[in-house]
Amino acid sequence: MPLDTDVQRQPMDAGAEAAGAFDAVIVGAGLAGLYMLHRLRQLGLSARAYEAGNGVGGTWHWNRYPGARCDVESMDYSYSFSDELQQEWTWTERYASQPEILRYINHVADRFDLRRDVQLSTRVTAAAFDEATNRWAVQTDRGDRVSAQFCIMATGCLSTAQVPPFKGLDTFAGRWYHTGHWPHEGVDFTGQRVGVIGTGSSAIQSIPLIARQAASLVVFQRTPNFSIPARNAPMDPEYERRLKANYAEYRRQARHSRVGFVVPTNEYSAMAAPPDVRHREYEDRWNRGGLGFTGAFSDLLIARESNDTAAEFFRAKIRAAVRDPAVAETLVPKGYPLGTKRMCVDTDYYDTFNRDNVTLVDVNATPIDAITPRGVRTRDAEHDLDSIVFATGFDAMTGALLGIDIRGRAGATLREKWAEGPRTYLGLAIAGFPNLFTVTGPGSPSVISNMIVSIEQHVDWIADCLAHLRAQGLGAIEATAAAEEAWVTHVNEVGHATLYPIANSWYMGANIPGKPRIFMPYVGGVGTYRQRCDDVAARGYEGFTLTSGR
Ligand code: N01
Repeated sequence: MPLDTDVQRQPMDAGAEAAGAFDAVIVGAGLAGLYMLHRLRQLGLSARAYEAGNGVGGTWHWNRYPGARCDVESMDYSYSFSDELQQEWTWTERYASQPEILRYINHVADRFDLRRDVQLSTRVTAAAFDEATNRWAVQTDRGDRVSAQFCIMATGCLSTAQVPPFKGLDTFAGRWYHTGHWPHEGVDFTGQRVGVIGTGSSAIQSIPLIARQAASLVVFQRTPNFSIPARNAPMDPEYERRLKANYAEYRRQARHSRVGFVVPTNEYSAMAAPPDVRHREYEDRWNRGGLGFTGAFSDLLIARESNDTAAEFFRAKIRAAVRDPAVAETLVPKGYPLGTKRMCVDTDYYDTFNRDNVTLVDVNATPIDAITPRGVRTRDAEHDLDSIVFATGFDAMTGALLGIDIRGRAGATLREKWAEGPRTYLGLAIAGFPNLFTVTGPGSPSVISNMIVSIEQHVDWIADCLAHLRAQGLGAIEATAAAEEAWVTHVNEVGHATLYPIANSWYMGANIPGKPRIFMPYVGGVGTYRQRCDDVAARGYEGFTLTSGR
């Protein structure tokens, strides 16, 4: 796998390095880590952010595959914490491309002078809590040994790329790539025979572009996805002007919405609508494009009968778009409800399968036996390839956290604690791990929401919490086991009241062999969740134990 080898460490602030002691260590310098750093600075706390990549940006630093772009609209998928920033920045398209988002994040890093506290090309490997001092001892792969009162994990939900353990990968004579680890210089597939394994969001974005460049493309599909057209377009200046004139109110609505951006939602069941009305609603949303489709009716993710009407609508669209009926049928998702695996947003995805140079292989019918020196061997054919693209996803939500040796009270490890699945209080804190926070951790809306809205909410909550501790002269905060247990139960109950757990999704850990099957995000709604977190703080950090001393 191509790695980020261009090491560009930045010098540490001399005073801090000498002391090796910070108020807070932040792990990760993506959207979450950078904003956390900004908030800590405002509080007058010293902080060091460690970032494994050789640049800031997290997800947007790593995922540089062809066609990578955000499927939440750019006016929504941007920081709201600074009105000057949101007024001065201009997005060029309805959905921002990866290069544009990365430029934006770099702009933010410069504009708020964040780089001097970010140490790049440095991976945090271990963090251990010292009960005598209420501090974390943090180690990195470059030999740093520092201590911090607070350890804030801004490690991202989809940052641990997974390449399935196919037999023979090391024998492959061509080149291979993972979408989440794409070479910075890009890849030219011109004239090549390319294979793409996987058909999730990353694959669905990259396949149309790879197909246009490559001599031939073979797509290896395990589970077909529901994908809706993006209808991307240049930013409409009038829309931008109107929205910016009213940005504060627009952001307020997003923060209190169900998913972190405003989706016009009909508050009644799909079954309550006559079939022609229902169809028109679906057609309108399909034509508008994007993730707002699931707001068509209130119960699409709750009632199977309602969901089936939307799923059938999608299936008809796929059959109409793909000329070869057998190929169309293979692309039609069956057996799980629409939206219970992350819905995809595409440009020309289904049409790509009408090209002469594109072949679809159903790996359920003909499983991949091995990667060979020549390419991919399935049960009934060998596909000769020059390059293989693994669009096989991530060890989501827990992978990055469990990749670090985190030890809390009495040396207990997070890996042991989460052996049966992640357990948190509010997705923010973990019993037995004082002064450790997880930004958009499991048990919070995170991946079910507009990530940047959830990131800002968590960062603000953590910053306010630290300000409170400082103001009260308190040294440690820790979730109680009882509060954690109650939250885990609640997250489960809410999740299991929906259709989500039916699908074999990465929300459930189902994409990683051996990973516990737990529905990890909180689907109670972004606005409801925010209120809950605010109430916890307002009640003096209910469910936490606060102790004195520094
Ligand atoms: O990963 P995925 P992704 N043999 O896990 C298949 C966000 N995102 O990188 O479904 C064969 O969704 C796997 O099959 P199955 C977004 O939240 C956002 O595409 O497990 N196939 C699946 O088809 C998204 O959901 C954006 O049966 C194997 C694919 O690989 C999340 O990131 C863009 C396999 C993996 O799909 C992850 O998306 C991109 C095996 N052994 C990503 N193992 C935007 O904002 C796995 N697969 C647009």
